[in-house]
Amino acid sequence: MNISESLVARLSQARSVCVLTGAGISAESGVPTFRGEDGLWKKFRPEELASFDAFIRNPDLVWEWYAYRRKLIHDVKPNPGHYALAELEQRVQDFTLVTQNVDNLHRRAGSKRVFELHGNIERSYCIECGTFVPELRLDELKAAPRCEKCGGLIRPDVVWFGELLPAEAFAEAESAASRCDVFLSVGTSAVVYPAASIPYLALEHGAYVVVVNPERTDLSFHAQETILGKAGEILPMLVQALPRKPEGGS
Ligand code: BV8
Ligand code: ZN
Repeated sequence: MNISESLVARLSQARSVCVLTGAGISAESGVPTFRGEDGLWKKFRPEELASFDAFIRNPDLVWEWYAYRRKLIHDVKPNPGHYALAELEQRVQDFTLVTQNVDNLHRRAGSKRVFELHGNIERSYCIECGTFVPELRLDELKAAPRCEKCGGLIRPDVVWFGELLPAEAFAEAESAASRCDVFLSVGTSAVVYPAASIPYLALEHGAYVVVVNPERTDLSFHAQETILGKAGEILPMLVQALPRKPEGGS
């Protein structure tokens, strides 16, 4: 698999780049995707676990699931795909990383300008008084944790189905997609909205849109390129292919 000259040329001249990632970029770290073979939605029903109603109906069950995912995410490491994006951020003047992932692996790989559209599984807060709970000891979790201040139920700081996305992160994503020269859609099936509308905004604004995924996605029909491969292999090659900027040169 090689990187097209047109992509290398556009990326090396790009003043502004925006990247959207999904579960696929964390697959090589050992984090299950949602719709893949061993995907989470194969084993669990989203409406039973990833909605506020489900949480109120059975907070212990929902917390059991999030505690399982937090432990899993805690024990894995970022992979070369995450590190390549952290490197690309250093090489592009205006770089924005937008993720649907709640696994915090982009930040652990050193990415700075990261906007989490669906929250972060490592944060939790009280649904009554809104207090954020710093470190939640989940390993001996018997029941859904309660707020020390008001006794209210604690929930993970993720966006559940039917819930609005964090306004600031979504606004940053929309404006970055609308001004970027190159847009990369990495490891996402792009079926969950409104996150999946972001690449189309970039298309409408004339960006060069590239899909990085072992499979073609809905977006592939509209994108300028689809690179069929794994993010952990393709992204390091992409960064490697970019001409090095002379030290200190902007
Ligand atoms: C909302 C956090 C306002 C929780 C998540 C318009 C049309 C239709 C439906 C809707 C619509 N607007 C709203 C809806 C409803 C709904 C929705 O989109 N439903 C879908 C299922 C049709 N959206 C919402 O509810 C959103 N809120 O709209 O609020 C509102 C309110 C009321 C009524 C109407 C509107 C909130 C959505 C956020 C839900 N929270 N996560 C948690 O994680 O527990 S979504 C969750 O699933 C992820 O965050 C992610 O977004 C999504 C999974 O998608 P991907 O990340 O793409 O993962 P997937 O497994 O699907 O694909 C992985 C890809 O990687 C594959 O293509 C695979 O080939 C590839 N891959 C595999 N290995 C690799 C790889 N790629 C590269 N390298 C590899 N190695
Ligand atoms: Zn509280």
